[in-house]
Amino acid sequence: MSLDEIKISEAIISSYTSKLIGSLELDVAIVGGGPCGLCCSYYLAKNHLNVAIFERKISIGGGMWGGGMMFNKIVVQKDAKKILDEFGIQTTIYQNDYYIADSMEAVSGLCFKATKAKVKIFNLLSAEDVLVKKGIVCGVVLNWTAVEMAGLHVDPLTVKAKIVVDATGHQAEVARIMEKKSTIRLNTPSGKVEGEKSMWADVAEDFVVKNSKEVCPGFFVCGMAANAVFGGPRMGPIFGGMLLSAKKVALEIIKKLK
Ligand code: 48H
Repeated sequence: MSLDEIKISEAIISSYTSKLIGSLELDVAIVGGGPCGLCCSYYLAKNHLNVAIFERKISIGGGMWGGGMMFNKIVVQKDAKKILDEFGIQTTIYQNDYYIADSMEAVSGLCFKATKAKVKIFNLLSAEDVLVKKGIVCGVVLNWTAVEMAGLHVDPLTVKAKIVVDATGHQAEVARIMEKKSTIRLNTPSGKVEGEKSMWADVAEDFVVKNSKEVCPGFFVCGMAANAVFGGPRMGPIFGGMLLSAKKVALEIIKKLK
């Protein structure tokens, strides 16, 4: 059988289009495919919710690939090790509460389980705005990252979602958009994004779990974005808080939607 280039093109265009059309009305839209977005998406999809991740870059994994200063290992605590176990990601004990995982295995393991649970991952797409109606966040406005990078004037497309999750990391990009464009007050002391503080791992790891939550109707933050929104410190290359915050938010969303 000879291969037909047009069939190859048609297969890609039609299957991608049907994945995109199946994502126009979501239960949960997650912006950012870092460790937090990936982990959160898995628990949601495992509970039969229609979930998509929109990731700006070509690769998912965010800041996890680089470990600490490009030493591609990550540290997690005992509680979070249980989450890695659930994903089938190997860990070795370093000392007491410190476990080590390989960042390559960690990212690919999170992604593998998420996609197997039927999370739809769209890379190369950036959230440039949110859909807000009557004080409720109800969708995400998307454009190709290439359009953003080229500075082209191309109008975006929109997906609807019962819940939008900001898992965009340090920049808390979706929350920043809300702050700038929407009249909704965030559930923070100032009503706005408080801004991330300097390193303090111990405090930061508790802070991220505590503050990963709904910040205004229909809109949750998790992972590093939660510390930026609520004014918590950073923690460096320990990823337990990211995973625990992701699972916490997923369970809260499941409870809210069911
Ligand atoms: C689409 C977007 C947009 C957008 C950003 O940075 P991340 O890895 O975030 P988390 O919270 O999953 O994990 C944080 C962790 O990696 C980290 O940085 C830690 C622990 N730091 C501690 C310290 O002290 O430094 O992933 C966020 C993802 C990235 O892949 C971005 O490309 C993506 O979100 N993203 N995607 N539309 N507008 N903004």
